[in-house]
Amino acid sequence: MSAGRAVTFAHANIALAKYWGKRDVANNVPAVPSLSVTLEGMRTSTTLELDGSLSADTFELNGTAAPTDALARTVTLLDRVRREAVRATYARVSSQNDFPTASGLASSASGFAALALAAVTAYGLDWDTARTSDLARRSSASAARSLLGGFVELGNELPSSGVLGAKQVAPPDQLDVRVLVCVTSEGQKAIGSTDGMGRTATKSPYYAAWVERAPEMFGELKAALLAKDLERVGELTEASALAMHASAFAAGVVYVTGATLEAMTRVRELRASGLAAWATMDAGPHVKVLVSRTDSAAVKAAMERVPGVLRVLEAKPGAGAGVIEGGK
Ligand code: 2P0
Repeated sequence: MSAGRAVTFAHANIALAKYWGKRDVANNVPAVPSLSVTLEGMRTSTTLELDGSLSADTFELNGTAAPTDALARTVTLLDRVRREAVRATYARVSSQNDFPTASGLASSASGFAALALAAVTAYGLDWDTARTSDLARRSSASAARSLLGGFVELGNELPSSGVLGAKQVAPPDQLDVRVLVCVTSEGQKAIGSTDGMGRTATKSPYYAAWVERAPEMFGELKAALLAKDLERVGELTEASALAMHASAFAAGVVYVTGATLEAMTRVRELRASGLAAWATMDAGPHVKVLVSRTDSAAVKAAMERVPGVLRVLEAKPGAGAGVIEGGK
């Protein structure tokens, strides 16, 4: 029996070993494996109700009707679930992000993770986390990782089962770290990730080198994480981001700004002065700093003084997605 209604949550995640590029565009299979940390406190909450009186799905985001492209991506996910559940009823979806929308943290990861879990629950599918994560991956690959807590990996090959979900590598307390999100601009329109990856794959002379090297960096980072070697995790985190951005840069896909470079430079200076801090950047101009818990306050204070850094949010490793209402 279907619950018919579900309330779920999921948190944002930051990739330490980056995903950039697609092996299989139609099935949204990444070209390289990735490893992320799920962040506590940066949360999307989603309510999904089946309603037999609806003639189409509806999607409200932060209290207003979602943009057309976000609605279309939501409908695509719901259509997949309806086919599996053999149930045609449309749904009313409402999502809220509790982190500032202009925080520079992409909400698509937590958003699609919370949506996938809500849809599976409300349509009454008895799926495990791997299958729900696979569903989220098909909408946005980084979302697959937000189903799980702590340190999480996502592979780059579709198994014969057809299910490629993310897996937890280590619990949240594996490393005593914080992530400082250094916001460098408000609402700047960057090149979307999917578009940026596509342009990098077709235009960058360095894309092949990225695809060859990234799996090695992923493997080295995973080993360092399992060994609780923060120094090595940090080095590889920064190296992965620089390699990803170098490959994109050569295709004219430029996410960094002057403020990004100022912030990255400051992180290097802080590290040279003995603080445990490493920078990483995603498909936008903001800088996220992986920092040891003990150095977090000092690094945060320093980053707040960097010209072009508007504010700094602090997050710690957190839990995976969960069902608040509607589960078994
Ligand atoms: C990541 N990013 O590993 C990388 C690093 C951004 C830079 O995953 O095309 O929104 O929807 O699968 O997941 C952002 O890309 O891309 C992303 P699609 P997604 O976190």
